[in-house]
Amino acid sequence: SRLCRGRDFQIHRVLTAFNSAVTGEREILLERYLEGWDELVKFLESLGTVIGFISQEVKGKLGVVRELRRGAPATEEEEEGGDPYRTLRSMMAHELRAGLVDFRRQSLSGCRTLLRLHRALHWLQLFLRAVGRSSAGDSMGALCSVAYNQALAPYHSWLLRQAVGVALVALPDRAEFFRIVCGEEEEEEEKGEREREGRQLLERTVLAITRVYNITQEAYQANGMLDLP
Ligand code: 1PW
Repeated sequence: SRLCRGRDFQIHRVLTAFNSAVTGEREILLERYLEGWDELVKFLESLGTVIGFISQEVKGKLGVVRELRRGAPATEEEEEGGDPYRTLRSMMAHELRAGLVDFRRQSLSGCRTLLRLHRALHWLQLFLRAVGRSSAGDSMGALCSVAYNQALAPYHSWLLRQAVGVALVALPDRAEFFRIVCGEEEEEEEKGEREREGRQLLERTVLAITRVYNITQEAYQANGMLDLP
């Protein structure tokens, strides 16, 4: 039922994780980044079972990065900084040095895996921004597919695009979305207040995601890694 679905998801956790993912030196802390995604996965799961394959895929990618993190002992030159997977830039430097990044064919690197998450984050960023600016009656599926076509579809095969298209038809309506984002309202008169609060929180979350997205994009660009297979 609606009461059970999405009860776990707390948008303020997304906000906190992505805000604290950025350091004063504009580094991205991978631990925080992955935590932000953990919470976004709960959000995806609260949207229904049809998009289950989407959250499964994201969980898989999060698992790959965490696995690489666990398995990577710091080399001597990295010793001082400790964990080579502490930040996005240290991961990039480490994997380049270790020859783990293949620019021509698919390889199992944190860089190519996180790039997929990064592109998906763009989708979420555009979608959540559109939800925040939407008005009553707007179709969430339509907003979501506009964002998908802009951010992620260019990287997907025709077959996958069809599957995503089908999944988006089953998205909950706008009222349900705001319930998921803002929590249940007990009293009818609290509804307007809840939506205002929800919009504000959504707006701040989108800003936090955008900042992380932009810094990540710069790092991939600087390393010529935006097209990693
Ligand atoms: C409802 C809100 C939508 C925002 C969701 C953001 C998550 C998007 C994930 C889409 C995944 C679709 C299925 C998997 C596709 C993979 O082939 C693809 N992965 C991604 C994340 O695009 C590419 O990964 P690969 O095959 O190169 O390892």
